[in-house]
Amino acid sequence: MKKIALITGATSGIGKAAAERLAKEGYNLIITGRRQRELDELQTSLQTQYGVDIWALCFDVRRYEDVVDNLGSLPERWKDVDVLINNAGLAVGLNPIHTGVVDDWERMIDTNIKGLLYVTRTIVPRMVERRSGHIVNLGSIAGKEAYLNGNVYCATKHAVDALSKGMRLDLLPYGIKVTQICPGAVETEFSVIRFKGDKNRADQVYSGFAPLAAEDIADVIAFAVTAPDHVNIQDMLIMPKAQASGTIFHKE
Ligand code: NDP
Ligand code: 8X3
Repeated sequence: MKKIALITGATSGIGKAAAERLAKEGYNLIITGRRQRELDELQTSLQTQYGVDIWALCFDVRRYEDVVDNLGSLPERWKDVDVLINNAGLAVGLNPIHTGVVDDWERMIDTNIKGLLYVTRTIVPRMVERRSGHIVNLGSIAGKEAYLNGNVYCATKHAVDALSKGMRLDLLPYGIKVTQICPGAVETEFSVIRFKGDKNRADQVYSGFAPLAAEDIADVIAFAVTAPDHVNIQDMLIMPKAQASGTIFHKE
């Protein structure tokens, strides 16, 4: 029987690349995000290309009731998720703390911490019942160090780091693996969203060096989730060759 992976934030970037990679590995997928059209296109393309089953759910991870309603609406044969990939997340703004925009802070905290918790709380009880499952959390280099003006985004990713460790401890008796994947700079929609649509500013982030592609991270996710059952990749930090820390780059 094919395994089931649920990927939050599959409409673009790392989540979309992970969906493509895991479909290629033969997983049936539950893909989620807020953009129905992107979900529909991905569903059709993966089903056609790889012959796997795809279930698409359009909801906002920040709304607990919507998370519960949508995941609760899954037909019985989709309810036992083998791999949960908590990927949906974002940075908004890059301001020093004293000029931070409170609404930006709320969006990051609500998505990156609370959204991840809501989805986890809804999916994991059945993993516990089955004494089997794998959670993959998208952390970041920003969860390993703080960088200038990154304050709240870095705090949310430090929270993901702590939650990954906490989940691993709590779920150990139930045979559930927890992996944290921490990328450096990956060229996706991430910076366009951080800079609120300013494409030029976003492009500058990735100029003068070769950033990671979403597919590079998808490969790492696939490596972690297809490891033998007794092997858990706990934590991986993946950087472009030209990046030494959150903000130190060697640019040509
Ligand atoms: P993208 O902006 O390309 O993708 C983000 C995904 O998250 C989209 O599919 C988006 O879907 C989804 N999402 C955002 N907010 C919500 C929400 N409220 N409810 C549901 N889905 C949501 O960025 P990346 O692929 O780069 O980011 C993926 C993860 O990787 C994030 O957690 C990010 O913090 C992390 N990361 C990214 C790095 C980078 O350099 N790019 C580096 C390190 C970590 P939709 O808009 O349809 O809702
Ligand atoms: C995204 C990468 O360096 O902008 O988490 O924090 S960074």
